[in-house]
Amino acid sequence: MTARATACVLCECNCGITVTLTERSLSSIRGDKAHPASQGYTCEKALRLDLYQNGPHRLTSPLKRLPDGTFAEIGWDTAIAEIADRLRGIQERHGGDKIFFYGGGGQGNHLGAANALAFRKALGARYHSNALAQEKLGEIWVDAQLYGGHTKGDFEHAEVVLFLGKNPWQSHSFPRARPVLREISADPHRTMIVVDPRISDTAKLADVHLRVKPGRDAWLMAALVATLVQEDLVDAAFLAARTHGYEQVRAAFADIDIAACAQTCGVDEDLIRGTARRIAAAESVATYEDLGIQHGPHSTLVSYLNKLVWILTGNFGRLGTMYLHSSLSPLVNERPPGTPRQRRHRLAGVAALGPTLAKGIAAGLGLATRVAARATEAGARGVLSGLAPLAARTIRSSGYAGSSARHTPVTGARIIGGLVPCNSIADEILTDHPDRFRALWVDSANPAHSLADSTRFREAMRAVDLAVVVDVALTETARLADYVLPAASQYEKVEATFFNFEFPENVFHLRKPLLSPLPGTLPEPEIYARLVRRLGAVDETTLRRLRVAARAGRDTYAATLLATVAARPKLGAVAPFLLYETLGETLPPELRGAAVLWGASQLCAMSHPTGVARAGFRGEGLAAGNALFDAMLASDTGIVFTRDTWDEVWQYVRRPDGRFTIAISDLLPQIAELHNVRSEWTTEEYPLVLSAGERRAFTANTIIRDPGWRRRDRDGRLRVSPHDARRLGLSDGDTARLTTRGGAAMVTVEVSDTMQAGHVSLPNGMGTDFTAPDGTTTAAGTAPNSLTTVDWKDTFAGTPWHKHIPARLERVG
Ligand SMILES: Nc1nc2c(c(=O)[nH]1)N[C@H]1C(S)=C(S)[C@@H](COP(=O)(O)OP(=O)(O)OC[C@H]3O[C@@H](n4cnc5c(=O)[nH]c(N)nc54)[C@H](O)[C@@H]3O)O[C@H]1N2
Ligand SMILES: Nc1nc2c(c(=O)[nH]1)N[C@H]1C(S)=C(S)[C@@H](COP(=O)(O)OP(=O)(O)OC[C@H]3O[C@@H](n4cnc5c(=O)[nH]c(N)nc54)[C@H](O)[C@@H]3O)O[C@H]1N2
Ligand code: SF4
Ligand SMILES: [Mo]
Repeated sequence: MTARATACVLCECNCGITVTLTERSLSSIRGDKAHPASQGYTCEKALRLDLYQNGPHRLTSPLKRLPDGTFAEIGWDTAIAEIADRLRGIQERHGGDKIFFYGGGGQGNHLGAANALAFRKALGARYHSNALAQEKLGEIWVDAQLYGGHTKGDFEHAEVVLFLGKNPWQSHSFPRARPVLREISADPHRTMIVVDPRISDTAKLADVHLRVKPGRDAWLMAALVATLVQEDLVDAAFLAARTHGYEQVRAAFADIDIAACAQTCGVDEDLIRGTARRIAAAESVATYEDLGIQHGPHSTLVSYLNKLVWILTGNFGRLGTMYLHSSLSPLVNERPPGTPRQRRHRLAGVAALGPTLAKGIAAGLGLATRVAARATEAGARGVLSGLAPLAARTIRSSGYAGSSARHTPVTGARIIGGLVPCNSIADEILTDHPDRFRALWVDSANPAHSLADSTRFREAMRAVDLAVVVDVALTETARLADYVLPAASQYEKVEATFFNFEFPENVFHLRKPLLSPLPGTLPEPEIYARLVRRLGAVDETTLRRLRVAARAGRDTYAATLLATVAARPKLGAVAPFLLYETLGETLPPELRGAAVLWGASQLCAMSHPTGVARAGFRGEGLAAGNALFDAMLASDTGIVFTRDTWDEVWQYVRRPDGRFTIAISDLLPQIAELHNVRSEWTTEEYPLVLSAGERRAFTANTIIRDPGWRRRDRDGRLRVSPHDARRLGLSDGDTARLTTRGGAAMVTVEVSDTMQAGHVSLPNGMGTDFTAPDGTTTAAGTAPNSLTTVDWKDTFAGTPWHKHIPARLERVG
C-alpha cells in the first residue's frame, strides 16, 4: 500500500499529510515531508482523522423534513428540483437579496464556496457571512484603514514575538508552530512575549508573560504604545519614509497616563515599559493577535493598538517582521475602484480579469462571440498576450474592502469585508421588517452550535421560509433544516483552502481525492452546478460554444470566455459555473471541481506577475496562469505559487502613495476615553469572567463529532483557579452549575493553577452529540453558546465577546 498525499482539515494550517488506506479507512497518517509549508510537521490531532472520514455520523442521502418534523430520505433529482424551485419562488416574491448564505468553507474546504458563488449570483443573493464574521471583522477593518491587506508575521525568524490573546502551542495558525515556539523559547537572544490572563501552554514557554486581567487588553496595549511614544522609542526614519499620520498618533498618546493604564489592566508598569523597550531594541518583531482579544471588549481598538506596536517600531517588510502577502483568492471581498457596474463584472473567477480585457478581446476578435469561438489557438494567444498586461495593471491597483459603506437591511449593522456580523444574523430574521431574510443556506458550518445564543439562532432557523444545510453529518444545524444535502467528505473530492498567508514563498495545495464519494453523497461543486442548471441561469448555446472552445485549447477557451462575458456582462457573475460546466469537462473527472481555479490562477498570475514568474510559472498572455493551474493539478502536495523578495513586499500596500495611513480617526479619540469608560463587566450576580471557547489539545471546532477521538479532557472541563475553587468549595472532578445571562449548564470542574482568580475557561467545540452504530447517544461537555447572548459584542465591528461573559459558578449537591 502506498501512502498518498493530502492535508489535515482540522485547522487553518492544513499541514500536509500522507495517508495509507485500508479499504476506506485512513489507517496510517504521517506528516508529509514534501509539503513546502508544514515540512512533515503535524500535531496529535491529525493522526485520528479517520474519525472525521468514517463513522455513523456520515449522511448518505438527501433529507427532507416532513410535516410531522421527521426527515425522509429523498433522491438527488427531487431534492435539487424542489430546493431550486422554492428558492426561485422566494426570489420572485421577496427578492433574491432575502436569501442569506452562511458558511461555505470550514478549515479545509473552500472550493465548494468558490463554486457556490455562481449559485448565489444566479439567485440574486447579496448577503452572506461565515465564521470570520465572529472573530476577524475588527482586524479586517483596521487592516483596510492602515494599508489595505492582510498581514502576518515571520515568527520563524523574529527576534521578538508577541502573542496577544493567542495560544499557538494549541491553536497553531502558523506553520510548524510547536518547533518554532520551542526554538524561540530556547534561544537566549530571542524573546517571546505572551499577553494572556491564563498561564497558557504558550505562556509557559514565554520570556515575558503579561498576565493581563481578562478583558483589559485595551489599557495594556495603550500603555505599551504610549511608552513607545512618550519615551521616543519609535522608528522615526520608518515613520517618515513609509507612513503618514504619526503626528496625530503621537498627540493621541502623548498624555496617556501609563501608570493608570497599568493599574487598570493589572500588569506592573515597569514590566510594560520594559517590554516596550525590548520591542523597540529588537532587530525584528512579529505579533499575532487572536481570539483572546478579538472575542473581548474593545476588540477593534485593541487590533489597532497591536498594529501600532509593530508599525511605530518599523517592524515591517524585513526578515522576521510583519508582511503583506500574495493571495490566490482573497478570503474577504476586495473592492476594486470603479463604478458598481464595473465592479460587478469582476465578481468571480475569469470575470474579474476585467471588463477592459474582455472588451478588448471582443474587439480584437471582431466583436462577435461566434468569431471568437472559431479563432485559432495562435490567434487567441496573440490577442491575449497583448491585453494581459493591461488587465494586470487594473487588478494590481484594486482596493481592499475591509471597509465598506454597506449595512445590513434590518438592524443596520456595519458590513465589513462583505460579511454580515454573526451576532446580527438572528435579528435580521426574527422581525416583521419587510426586508428580513426569508431563506437560509448553510454550507460547511454549524451555526446552531457556533453562533452566540444558540437558542435564538435555532428560533431564527425555524422562522425562515426555507432552510437548507449542506454537510457531511446531521449536525445541530442540519437537524433544523427543511432539506439536508449530504456532501462528499474532504478526502472524497478535490479540495483546497485559501488560507494562503505565507511570505516570501506562498503555498497553495490542491488536494486530490483519496477515495470515491461515499454512495449517496456529492461534492459541492456538483451540487451547485445542478442547482444552477435547474435555475436555467445559462442558455445551452453559450455552454455549447464554450465546450467546443475548451476542447480547442486553453487560449481559445480564454478568448471565447472573455468575449462571451464582454458581450453579456451578467454571465461574469456565474463564471464559476461556466468553468465547471465547460473547462471542467476537459479535466480528469475527479478534478472537475477545481475548474474554478483556472480563473483564480489567471487572476493570481496577473496580480502578482513577478512572484508567480519567480515561482516558475512564466509566459506571455495567459500562459503563466495556465502553467500555475497545470502545476496545481499535477502536484499531490503543496506548491509555492509566488516567490517574492522582502523588498517587493511594499507592492502589496494598496495605497496610491504606497504608505501606511496610520492615524485612524474613528479610533484615535477612544484612546483618551479609556480613562473614562467601563472596564468591569462582572456584577455581584455574575462575579466571574467566563471565556467560552478555549482551544485545547483535542478540540477542532465541531469537525470531529465522535467524542472517542479525545485522548484527554473528554468532558471538556471548566478550568477554575484554586482561589475560586476554595471559595466555592469545589474540587477537581466536581460537578457545578455555571450560569450566565444567556443560560445555565452543568459542568465538570478542573482546578487549575493556570487560571487567575475570577476567570474560568471552557473549551470550544464541545456539547455536540454522537449516536453510535448501536443506537446509544453520547453528548460530551458543554456547548459554549448555550451560555452566550447576541448583545454581548463589540460596538464597532459587532464581533462577539465569547471570551468575556460574566458568569456565576455554584456547587451542586
Ligand atoms: N486545537 C485547536 N486548534 C485550533 C482550533 C480548535 O478548535 N482547536 N480552532 C482554530 C480556529 S477556528 C481559530 S479562530 C484559532 C483560535 O486560536 P486562539 O485565539 O489561540 O485560541 P483560544 O484558545 O480561543 O484563545 C487564545 C487565548 O486567549 C486567552 N484569553 C482569554 N481571555 C483573554 C483576554 O481577555 N485577554 C487576552 N489577552 N487573552 C485572553 C485564552 O486564555 C487563550 O489562551 O485556533 C485554530 N486552531
Ligand atoms: N462561544 C464560542 N463560539 C465560537 C467560538 C468560540 O471560541 N467560542 N469560536 C468561533 C470561531 S473562531 C469559529 S472559526 C467558529 C467555527 O464554527 P463553524 O464555522 O460553524 O464551523 P465548524 O464547527 O468547524 O463546522 C464545520 C462543519 O462543516 C462540516 N463539514 C466538514 N467537512 C465538510 C465538507 O467537506 N463539506 C461540507 N459541506 N461540510 C463539511 C462539519 O461536519 C461541520 O458541521 O466557531 C465560532 N464560535
Ligand atoms: S490540527 Fe492543524 S496543526 Fe494539527 S496537524 Fe491539523 S492542520 Fe496541522
Ligand atoms: Mo476561527
